[in-house]
Amino acid sequence: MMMREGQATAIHRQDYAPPAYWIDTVELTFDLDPAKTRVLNKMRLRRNPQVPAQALRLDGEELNLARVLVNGAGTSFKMDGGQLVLENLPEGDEPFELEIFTTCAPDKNTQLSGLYVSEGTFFTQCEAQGFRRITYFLDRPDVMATYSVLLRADKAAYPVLLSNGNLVESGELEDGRHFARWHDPHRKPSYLFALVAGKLVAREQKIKSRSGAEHLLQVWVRAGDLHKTEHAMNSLMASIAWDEARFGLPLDLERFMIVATSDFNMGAMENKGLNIFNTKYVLASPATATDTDFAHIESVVGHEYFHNWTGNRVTCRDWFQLSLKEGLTVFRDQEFSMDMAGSPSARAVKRIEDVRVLRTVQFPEDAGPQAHPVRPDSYVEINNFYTVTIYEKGAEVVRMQHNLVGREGFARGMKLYFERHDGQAVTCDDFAQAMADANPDSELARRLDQFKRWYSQAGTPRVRAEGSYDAQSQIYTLTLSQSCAPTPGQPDKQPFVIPVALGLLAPDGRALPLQLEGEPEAGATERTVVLAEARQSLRFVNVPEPPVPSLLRGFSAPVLLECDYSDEDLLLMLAHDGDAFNRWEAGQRLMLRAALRQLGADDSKPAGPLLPPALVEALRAVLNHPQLDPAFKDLVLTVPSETYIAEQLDEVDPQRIHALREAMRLELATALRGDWAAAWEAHRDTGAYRPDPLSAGRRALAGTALAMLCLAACQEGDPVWPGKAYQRFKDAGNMTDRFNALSALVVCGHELAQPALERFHALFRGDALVIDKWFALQASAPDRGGRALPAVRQLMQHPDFQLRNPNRARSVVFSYCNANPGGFHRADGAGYAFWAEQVLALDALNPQVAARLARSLDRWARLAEPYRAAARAAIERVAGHDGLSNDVREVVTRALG
Ligand code: 0A1
Ligand code: ZN
Repeated sequence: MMMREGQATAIHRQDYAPPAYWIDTVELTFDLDPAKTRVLNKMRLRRNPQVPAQALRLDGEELNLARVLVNGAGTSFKMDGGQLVLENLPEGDEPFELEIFTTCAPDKNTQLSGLYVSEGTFFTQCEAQGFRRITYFLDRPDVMATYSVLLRADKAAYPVLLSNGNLVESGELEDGRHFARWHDPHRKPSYLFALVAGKLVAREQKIKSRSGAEHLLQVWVRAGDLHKTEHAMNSLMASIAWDEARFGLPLDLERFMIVATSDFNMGAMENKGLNIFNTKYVLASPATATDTDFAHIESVVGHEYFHNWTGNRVTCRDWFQLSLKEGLTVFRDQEFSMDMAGSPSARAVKRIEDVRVLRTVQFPEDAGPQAHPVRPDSYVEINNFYTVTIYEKGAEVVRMQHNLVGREGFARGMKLYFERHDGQAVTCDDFAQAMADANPDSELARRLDQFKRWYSQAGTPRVRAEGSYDAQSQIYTLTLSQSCAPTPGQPDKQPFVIPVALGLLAPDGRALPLQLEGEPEAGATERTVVLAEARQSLRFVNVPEPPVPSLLRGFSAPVLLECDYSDEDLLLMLAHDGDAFNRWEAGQRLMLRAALRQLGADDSKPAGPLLPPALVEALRAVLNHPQLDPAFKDLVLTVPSETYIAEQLDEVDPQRIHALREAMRLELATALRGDWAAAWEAHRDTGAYRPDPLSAGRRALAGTALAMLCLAACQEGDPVWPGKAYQRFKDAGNMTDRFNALSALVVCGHELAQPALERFHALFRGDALVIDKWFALQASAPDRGGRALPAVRQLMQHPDFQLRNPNRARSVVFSYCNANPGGFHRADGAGYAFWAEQVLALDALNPQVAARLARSLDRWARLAEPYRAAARAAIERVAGHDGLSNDVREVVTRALG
């Protein structure tokens, strides 16, 4: 059993106090051994003159302390709640030297925080508070020091020794050991420290930046994986070029390294000069990775690289400011992916995909028991606050600032931010202030205090729009109002500053020039208005016909928009809106409306078709459209997810929603059968594999077409399309096409699915990332009368399954609990009982991963009976368990409210 510290209490943002000591330099010496690694930590410290004299309290966790020396001599110390407390330190402002000698056991570290071993290689993960599991330290982001690191290890077992910064020396030692000495010239907080030691090989690339400086780029992987690193390296080079071109931010290191590990709690980590990545976001070849994998690699490599400025050069004062680096860096990686995608249509596709994530994951978070502001006020376990609110909503908050000051203004704001804060640990307020100060005439500067409510108030605002047209005066009045539901601890909300990008469409779909009352002449056909009051009216003049308002274009603010559109209005937007986002949105609204209509009906069996004929025809027109981008078509023809439908309801019957969505998909499959067949034929061949958005979009549409055709065929017992899918599965020249074909067979439940799955496993046995896909596909496969859960239990008996590897746990357990609503929400509660069992099993190994799984039942209180009672019982079972980690305890306590 793992050791648990006592029950942790909440930490509050308002309690922030600067550290009592500064650490200027750190010299670390590691004698690496999986069972017992020795760590000598020699620091130069000094008292912070701004803080009253007090004891030095160093954080530590699961360390064995051997010795403490102050200026070379032994000293007294005491332990207090895991902290090492030194009271008899030299008086005065002079720096002093502190030496701490500890040992730790990396091979017992299943939490993957601190120093751990994965497949025989040492890795570290220090964000947020892993450094204290390596040595005693002031483990907080506002303490920034210069690090020198000496690594010593057996040379045969650990031929490669890496740490942050530059390699200054390396050589042989006695007994087959060797050493490497690294020095990082940049001051950094402890959470950015990293070391790697093991058998690895690197793809290398030398580049020259604009200033003429030379840099060495390396991507380190296990020997057999080198051929899968080309895309990651290309993505890294593109990221470096992009940050320099778009923001004038150069690479500030001689050497930049990425290392891949198959045991990692998250996606990747931005350690200074030594990024450590989950293999999932590094390794790709056409034969083993899908288009989605390629796109994720580009964006995660970009994300970690962009942190070098937004996170590392300027870091967070405390963890409440996490979104300062994460929201901004997600915004930057989203912009990078859009700029890389190129065409306006490919940009829109990326925007729609990002908004889909926001709405299906972040909106529920913001409406549930774990809702918290982008800058939280308190937490128990910081690792639980790496949330979609901090990341994705945080990025939307940055995007709104971008929209309010414009592209150039935003670049000016970034410049000022770095001029003011380079080398500092700062707050979200500092960022917004720099943006506003660099753009004094902007709406952001005018309303800065009010704008900052986006950082302090949780919850998704609801915007209501009502229009009225007066034919006589040719005036169109648009009234916008806003409200925001209470969230935990925040019963009342003040109005937000909401940028609303809008246009008006004439009944024939033309975009009307916009002229507000009082303006001398008509302007452009799109503009952004700012809703800052609870209710505001806009009067558009010279409007010749009753218009359809196209609101919140490009999803200009993270809000729920309500507008009483008629079906005809939405069909008009779907056919003609000049804003691709709203064109897609119109289709989604129509499908959602059809779903809600049926869910509101007493009878669960629909009398007629679920999708109105006019909608089917409109979707057909999109599918057959000669100009539209295939990726965009694919998004339009995707029925809103079950989670998104559920979010619209006060009481959720997940089985009913599941059955309804499946029925809608089947209708779409059958009604458009000929069109799907044509789409398949037109898009099935994409030539030699390239992961660019255009060819990826063609493959995506072909994949959906094949899935739809199999769905319709299986329903009717027609063997032709499943046969074609099997053929495609066998012959495919890349993983995207192969996996789409396999998935089509599994989803429609055809008997060819089983031989295909077996063949797939045999083909890719030993390739962990591909086997993860194999597991995930089966764990999320349709329930078919209660078969999903037994299938999942059986998968967990498979020799390739192991709970302690986070990717594998995610591929089976998380896929079932989070991506298989029809299989998970069982009336007998067995899905929830399984969830409780797995949360507890995982918690004994890895609390961070367990706490993420614990979030699957966040929205239990909205479930209809019998689901609600069963879910509550399962959460209570977890909550009542002895020895729960703080991570899981915090999640289930909040869930039970
Ligand atoms: N900062 C990383 C994500 C990350 C966060 C926490 C971790 O361990 C608790 C690991 C990685 C990023 O944003 O990419
Ligand atoms: Zn990040």
